[in-house]
Amino acid sequence: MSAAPKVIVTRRLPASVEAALRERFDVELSRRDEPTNAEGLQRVLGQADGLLSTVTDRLTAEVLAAYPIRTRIIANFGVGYENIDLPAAQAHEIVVTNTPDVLTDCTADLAMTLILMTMRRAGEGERELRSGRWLGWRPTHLMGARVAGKVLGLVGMGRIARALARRAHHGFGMRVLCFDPSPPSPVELAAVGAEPRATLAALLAESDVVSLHCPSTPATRGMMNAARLAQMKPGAFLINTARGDVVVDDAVIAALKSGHLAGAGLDVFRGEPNIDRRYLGLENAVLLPHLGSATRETREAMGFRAIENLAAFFDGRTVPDRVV
Ligand code: 8YV
Repeated sequence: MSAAPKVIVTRRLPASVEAALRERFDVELSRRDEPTNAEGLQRVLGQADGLLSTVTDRLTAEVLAAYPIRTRIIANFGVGYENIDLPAAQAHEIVVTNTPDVLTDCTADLAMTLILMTMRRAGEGERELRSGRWLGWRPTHLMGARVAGKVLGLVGMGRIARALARRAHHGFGMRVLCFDPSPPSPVELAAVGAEPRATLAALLAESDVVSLHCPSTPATRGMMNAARLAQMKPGAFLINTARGDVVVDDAVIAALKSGHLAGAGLDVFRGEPNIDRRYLGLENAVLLPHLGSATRETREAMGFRAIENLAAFFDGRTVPDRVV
């Protein structure tokens, strides 16, 4: 029998996932649990047959130009994979995989959490209470916006957006619109209670809450700029559980300050974890530290999904979640 493939893991993973990796591979686990810099990643690419990476590993074309490269598969832990330069991976004949499906429900739950927290001013309320500023119940205290009956506009209509549509429409009585250049079938849309709109501008103009569910690509980076925000209804809410660079921070901050946006619920940021500090002073922003998929069940399932991709590759089977 040939030796087990060498797999290097860049971050700490749930214990059950690390145990399964130890059983299956000659594995080097992360002890420091810190992002690996370009030099560290190049070392790993020279030593590992398989790399289990995360969103914090920037596998750019320069990093992937390392020589010699031993790595034949990068199993990214996450559904998003914009941290990896796919053409460069392809040029070096490295297979790239992601972990879709298993994080859909939990990420949709977190988007719904942000909608509720933002519209109902839950962050403001918690800060007030914890700081001893609560004066007691009164009819005009921290009045937010009613959720039921409002229009939710989904930008991108993939798995997570559809799961959010189902929750928002069937659970919270919202009317749901969506815009996606390649929309799901009318049957799929009807099942989750969503109506398509032909353009992003039309969606933005009609929505009380806009929630972003597109990947970070050259086409979507900076998409929610000042002009797009101006197309939103005055007093609307913006929710981002996708990627921070889909919005232009200057524009979002200006709109939150002017009140054109009544609130924003943000789980993802450009340059995480060094976010634009101006957000910290804005009472009408709910800010979470990239928690979309952060449940024990989902993080375990993501780990096992990455293991299955690695195992299939090294066994010579069809790799289930191959991106390239
Ligand atoms: C992960 C995510 O926490 O899957 C994604 O794309 O944003 C999150 O679920 C993160 O990417 C882990 O690498």
